[in-house]
Amino acid sequence: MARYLVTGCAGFIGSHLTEKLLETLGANGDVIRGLDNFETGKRENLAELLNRIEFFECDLRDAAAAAEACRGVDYIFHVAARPSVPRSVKDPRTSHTANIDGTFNLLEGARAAGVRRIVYSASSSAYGNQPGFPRVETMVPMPIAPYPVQKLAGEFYMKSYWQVYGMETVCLRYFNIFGPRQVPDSPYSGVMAKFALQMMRGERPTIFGDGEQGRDFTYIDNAVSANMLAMAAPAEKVAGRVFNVACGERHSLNKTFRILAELLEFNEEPIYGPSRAGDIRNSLADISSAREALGYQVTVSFEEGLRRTVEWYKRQYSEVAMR
Ligand code: UD2
Repeated sequence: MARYLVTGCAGFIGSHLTEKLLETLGANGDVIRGLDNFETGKRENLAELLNRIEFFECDLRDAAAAAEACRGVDYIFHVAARPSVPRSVKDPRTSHTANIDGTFNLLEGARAAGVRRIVYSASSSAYGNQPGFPRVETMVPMPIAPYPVQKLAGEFYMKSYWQVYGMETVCLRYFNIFGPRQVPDSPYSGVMAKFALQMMRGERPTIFGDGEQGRDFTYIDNAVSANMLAMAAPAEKVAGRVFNVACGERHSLNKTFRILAELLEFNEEPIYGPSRAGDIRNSLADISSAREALGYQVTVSFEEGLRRTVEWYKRQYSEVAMR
């Protein structure tokens, strides 16, 4: 029997991952533990999970609580973070303590508990405005805003704990993950969720800049599968390494807007506003390292992911749409 800890289990990505773990590992008698401080995670994301996991309501900024949550744990998926580039621009200190201190406290707790492997949710924003495309893991990171700096610091800490203490750590650089449960109604929401809800409400979304910026939008199931593969892969292939997790395609915001509008039968044009501070222009991943070392494959395409996401928001927010 092994015990797995998912940090940030009430969040968008963490809750999907916890669900998958229960489906695939729970049956072997393995125990799934989750922690969240509900700063950005939602209690409703745990509704179906709470009675099937060991749950710790805990903030990783609290070193003692982090250590307590690690006790008895063999494997950790470190998903907890205070996400969003613009949120970190507005309030860098709160993001800093959550993302850097929180990650450090978790690593120290994990070291004391003898945790074997940590799979860390890193961010593609670490590449910043590097001139080359597609992004390859060997490129020198050039983070711009505080959030990517913080997520990158976490990566370096992960690598350090592998090199210095022999803890198997694997970093997954996510490229704009989207899908059901992504918070749609915060000023810091990911663009896909935000636009879907705005269109359902009949509001015209605002595109920051000319809309020709591109992202390697990646459906949530791909990120979950990368996590499972990274946890299962032999240490000699993955420990101390960083992998891009994406689809390997670039989609402009204008095009994404049009597909969403078609799926939601929204007939108005977007509003164009000024570019957002700290934003990068383009993002596109080379996913060959993940393919080779993890056996990673894109299981749900961009288009299919959009369809599934729109269906979910329609079901979830149908009352809103009726208003
Ligand atoms: C970054 C990271 C991503 C993840 C995420 C966490 C990159 C490439 N990716 O995503 O890996 O860590 O942060 O939050 O840096 N936009 C609009 N109108 C809106 C909202 C957004 O035009 O109402 C634009 C925004 O200016 C950007 C694009 O949509 O050009 C995507 O924005 P986002 O906030 O969804 O994600 P992004 O790329 O900052």
